[in-house]
Amino acid sequence: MAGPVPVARSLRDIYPEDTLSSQSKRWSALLSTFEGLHGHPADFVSRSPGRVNIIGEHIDYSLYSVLPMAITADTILAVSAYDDPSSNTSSSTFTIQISNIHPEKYPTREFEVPVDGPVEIDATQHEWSNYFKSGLRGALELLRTKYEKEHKNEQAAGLGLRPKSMKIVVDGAVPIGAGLSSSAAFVTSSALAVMKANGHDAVDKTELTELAIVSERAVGVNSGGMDQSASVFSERGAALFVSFVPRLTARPVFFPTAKPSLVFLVAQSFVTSNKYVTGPIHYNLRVVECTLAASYLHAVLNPPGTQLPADNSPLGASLHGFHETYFYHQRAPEGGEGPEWRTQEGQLRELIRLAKETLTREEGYTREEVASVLGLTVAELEAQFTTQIPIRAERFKLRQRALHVYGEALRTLEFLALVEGAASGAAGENRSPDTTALNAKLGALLNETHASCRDVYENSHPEVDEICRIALEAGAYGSRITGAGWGGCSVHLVPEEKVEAVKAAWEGQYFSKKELTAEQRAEAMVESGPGSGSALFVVEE
Ligand code: NG1
Ligand code: MG
Repeated sequence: MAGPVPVARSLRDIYPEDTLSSQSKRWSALLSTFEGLHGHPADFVSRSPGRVNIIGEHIDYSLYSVLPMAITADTILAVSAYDDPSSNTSSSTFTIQISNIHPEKYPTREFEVPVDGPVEIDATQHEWSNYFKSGLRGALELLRTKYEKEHKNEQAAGLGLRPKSMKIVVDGAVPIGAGLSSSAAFVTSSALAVMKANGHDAVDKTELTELAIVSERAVGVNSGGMDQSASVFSERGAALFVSFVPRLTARPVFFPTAKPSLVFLVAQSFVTSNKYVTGPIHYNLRVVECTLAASYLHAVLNPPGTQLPADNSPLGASLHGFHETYFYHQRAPEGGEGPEWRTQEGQLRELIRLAKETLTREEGYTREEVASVLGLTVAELEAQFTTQIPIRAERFKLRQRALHVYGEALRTLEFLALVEGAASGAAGENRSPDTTALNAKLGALLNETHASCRDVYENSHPEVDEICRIALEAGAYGSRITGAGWGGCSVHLVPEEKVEAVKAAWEGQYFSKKELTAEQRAEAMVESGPGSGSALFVVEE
């Protein structure tokens, strides 16, 4: 699935048939808004979708593989690129003007960017154009690296890259703060637009994803790479298995097509949790706890004098890094080298056992306790783990966080094996006529994930628990919180014939008790098949 971001020739290349007429109206409206504002047509459109995570929650920043899928809702940017007439070779800035089709909510911003300096982003301000800036920042770094390689002579003569100025109009259709990753859709489509504006027609998917992962962290959340990967790499009709080590890879995963058909339903709780505000006690704290758990296990279980490998996780060391080094240093347990020991699944089971045995404090660990095991002073511990990512906590629940991560990594592999086993079986001779048993197993794994998020990782919310309970009662196979959590969004695996019953149950028992705006009503329940990933679309004159 590696290779360049596709260039779409028609909206059919991007959207499913039944959405074409509404999408085509939406695209026309965007392009005419652009022309109305700027007096000339846009050159191109870049698009990236939101995503829903099927399984693999809160493990991407520990570098374990995840299984999300893109949804149809996306962010589209109409763009024109130009050389600023006022800017000659001596001018030290270029201009970005970015507008939104909802100017009352997202007012137009215009800013100058230094030609060879960094893109300043004030992460303390929750400002819509920050997401564009973060894509711009990553894309500029990549453009500069490419320019230095390809233009050695100019570079030697002191002529660096001169980025194009850009006019942009944005239409974001991914619900915001709803766990569907509007942020990754916006950051990746922005970075893609900047690459294209600067002459790169074939933008490498892996490069685009990697730059978006790093640059989205500049907005203030130390996230893993699931969202950006799902947004860029997805192909219509397939979920996506994303791995982060030894390098970023993604491959499509097809669900069995046998009857009864499966539907993924997404339901909003309308409990909003703003990661940018609650990071120090929620998301970012989990990132720190996971890194501390890895360091603690390493200090106790790996040979003295060895180090955790430096990796791409937010703090540069991860539970996956501990996993790798532990089995590298260990011999097989007494009694030989059974096949269990050699598989990922077997290793994860062993890690769960080790975490239970080593991280015994249910009530959590104080700074002093962790520091003494790591052989650090508290000041050194803070400098290493909590300066870069500010957090607020008296105790760190290392046991629970490690157990969730290793358990969830294992469930993700089990889920994948079930789906792929069934898909290949369905194509072959011994196709099973009915996938009910399989669906029940898949559902059970989702339910286990939810229980682990609720009780062990503590990132659920009572109202989301309630939505899951209602869905299961109405016939869903499996129901769980999805995305960062602490409110937000849930995903449900539902047999096709139960979809209406589940929706009606939510309506009667949950949504009718909330005061929702028309916009919220429209977003409350989404039924989306796996959608396609990032694309460019060149506007014909
Ligand atoms: P949401 O909050 O759904 O965008 C976040 C992270 C992901 C992943 C999930 C939890 C960001 C941008 N993304 O997703 O990387 O860690 O939480 O699995 O914060
Ligand atoms: Mg996000």
